[in-house]
Amino acid sequence: MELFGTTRTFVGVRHALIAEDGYVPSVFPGWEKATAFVHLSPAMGSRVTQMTVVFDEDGGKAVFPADGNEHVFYVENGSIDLGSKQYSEKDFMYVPAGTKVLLKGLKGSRVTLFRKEYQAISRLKKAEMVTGSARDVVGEPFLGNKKAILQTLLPMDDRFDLAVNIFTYQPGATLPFVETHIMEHGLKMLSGQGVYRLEDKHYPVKAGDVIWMAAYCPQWFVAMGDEPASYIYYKDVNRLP
Ligand code: UGY
Ligand code: MN
Repeated sequence: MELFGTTRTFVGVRHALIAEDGYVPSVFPGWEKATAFVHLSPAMGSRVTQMTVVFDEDGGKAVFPADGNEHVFYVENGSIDLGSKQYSEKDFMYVPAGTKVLLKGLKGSRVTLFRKEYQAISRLKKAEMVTGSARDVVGEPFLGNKKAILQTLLPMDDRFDLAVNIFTYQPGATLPFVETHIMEHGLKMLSGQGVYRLEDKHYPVKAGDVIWMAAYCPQWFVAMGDEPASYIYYKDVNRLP
């Protein structure tokens, strides 16, 4: 018998897991033929807003006003126009705060985005627009482990107050220890599966799942199954508490 009235989704005070079966769409002013699934937001205690935007088969548009928020977009599939440029699968774009964004998505394209209030430092110039492709970002073994590869998409530069990274684990590879840190994470599983430890609970996770880890949420991961597990995540960095 099919199970009903159940889900892997859990939303707590210091961490959350949002499974794809619980996604609910939102509609925003000025958007056309584009659906937002807002997974994380300040409404749950998170400092970051994380959403998946899916464009209709015949294309659509999503708009973000010029305000105090910076945005990082990652093209999960399809292609996107931003300004006069086109971006395709695995491309990413950092758009600084104070910039209006008009994203045009073609044919069922899907984008993950992180949106966060930018913390400027008065003596530094504002972070500038950065674009690139995860295909071109060389991965580094994490703490020497060649089976856990970390790609750092954004410049390591004091003007940036966030990092967005992609972590790829071979089956059986793990985070080497249970991390507990001041940085917050918003995370999306891009492929594969494994088990995520969040505080003192262990969750089976797979592609499509979104995770929120508040500051100081103890965290650990092991990749499992037949294929590598990969996730993209944000962390807030470079600012004195
Ligand atoms: O960058 C990080 O803190 C990373 N090691 N955390 C994680 O993957 N949960
Ligand atoms: Mn971490």
